[in-house]
Amino acid sequence: MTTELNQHSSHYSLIIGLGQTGLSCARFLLQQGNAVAVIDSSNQPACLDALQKDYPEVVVKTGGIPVDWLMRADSIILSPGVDPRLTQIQQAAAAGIEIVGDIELFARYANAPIIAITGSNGKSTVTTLVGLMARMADKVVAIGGNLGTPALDLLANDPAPDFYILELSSFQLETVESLNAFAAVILNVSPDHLDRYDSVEDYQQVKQKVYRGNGVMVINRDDPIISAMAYENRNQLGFSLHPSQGFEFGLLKQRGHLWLAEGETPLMLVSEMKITGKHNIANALAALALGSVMGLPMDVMLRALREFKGLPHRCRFVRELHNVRWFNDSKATNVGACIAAINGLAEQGSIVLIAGGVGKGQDFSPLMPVLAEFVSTVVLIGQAAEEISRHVPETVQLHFAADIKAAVRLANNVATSGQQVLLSPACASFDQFTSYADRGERFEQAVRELPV
Ligand code: UMA
Ligand code: ADP
Repeated sequence: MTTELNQHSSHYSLIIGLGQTGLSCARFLLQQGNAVAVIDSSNQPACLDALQKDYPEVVVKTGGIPVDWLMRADSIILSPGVDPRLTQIQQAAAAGIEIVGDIELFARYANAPIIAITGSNGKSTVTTLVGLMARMADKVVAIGGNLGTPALDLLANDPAPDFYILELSSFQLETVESLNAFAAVILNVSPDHLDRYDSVEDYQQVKQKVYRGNGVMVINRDDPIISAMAYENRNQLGFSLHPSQGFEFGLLKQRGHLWLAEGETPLMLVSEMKITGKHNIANALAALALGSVMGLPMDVMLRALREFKGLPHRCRFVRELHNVRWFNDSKATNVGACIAAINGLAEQGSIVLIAGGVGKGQDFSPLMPVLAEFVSTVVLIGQAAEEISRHVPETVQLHFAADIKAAVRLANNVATSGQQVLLSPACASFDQFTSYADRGERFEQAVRELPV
């Protein structure tokens, strides 16, 4: 489908990608009085109908990304899912055409302090937790980005909120220059999206952009790569799963109990939190660090930590059947997340793991030690099944299943009393599902359908 470009002014911003981000960019730029055109390689982009309903005048081309459309644009706005290494985009960049993304536009126009949260894993959990803490402290916050509402739609809030709380993906950070967050964090860095980056170092450098500007850097002191990013001349606040000093957040052990702590001051028993696993303790400490930079009262933050039940599809308990507990961790779309989930559940019993999907160019070998230690059986689905199977230790039983329903039935057959069955795929979902949420819902449904 193409509406005519020539009838339009030769001055336009070209939005590439008509998903949620593309639609939010169009809405924003039109409100700013800019002429826009939108282009998408798919014939039926998800937000085409919505765009045409609200803005029938906007020029749209679907089914391809012709380079001449890019070369005639004043500026190009890339959706996060569009790889900037595409030849057409490289050509436009070489011709000096400005290429930005929605977060760069957001950063230029934001009229309240930004709390920016990135990392390979835990972004949505920490973003939601900081949002909850702030709201419980009666702050007005606008929460979005990679999670939920696209960032530019948050600018429609009038009056401006006290804070914008943004989950940022590496894709969104790629084109960021002007971001100057009030507080920013990289929660952790483990390999992900290696189908999009030439190396792990490239991926890390993109993540590092979240620390641009002169706001407070919240630093994971346990991660040597992130710790090395902390500039001495910048305000910084650390968190760690070890004892910490001063006003930094850490863990203390007292009389056999683990406490979340600020320096040497115990704050709250870890066991009071509903979210579990070491990775979630790290998430809680990161949220405390961000919240304290925001000036939120400690008692309110701790109350939020006691209340927060975690998000769907993140290590969520589904059902207990014949003394086997089933967990949905469909959001574990990379190896690091899967390892965190296994480590988090390991204390409660051995694990039957369901994994597999789209491998995204990952190295699955780091799974081997945790599989050997905590997992009795692995059931593999999806495109990467064969590849993952090469990293399953010989001591672990291995099965292949055609789909999630078959995987659940197989896991049910092999799991014994006291075990846990965990869906934590270490892969993206797009080979067999529309999203990680679709995968998680279909898993939960199959689990609920198991006969008693
Ligand atoms: N498209 C092209 N050409 C391409 C690639 C894509 O035209 O080469 C088109 C597609 O045909 C499609 C549109 O671009 O019509 C989709 O754009 P998009 O992939 O950027 O998706 P959006 O709907 O805009 O959603 C994006 C984020 N998606 C991705 O980064 C892949 C959403 O994060 C985010 O919630 C949303 O913006 C609002 O900010 C999702 C995600 O999977 C949850 N993120 C990744 C992750 O968390 O690992 C990074
Ligand atoms: P993201 O938004 O970065 O994908 P989520 O909060 O949605 O992160 O969690 C996704 C998955 O990553 C969870 O299901 C869990 O297995 C794992 N995870 C969460 N927090 C961490 C962390 N701090 N470190 C490692 N893995 C984590």
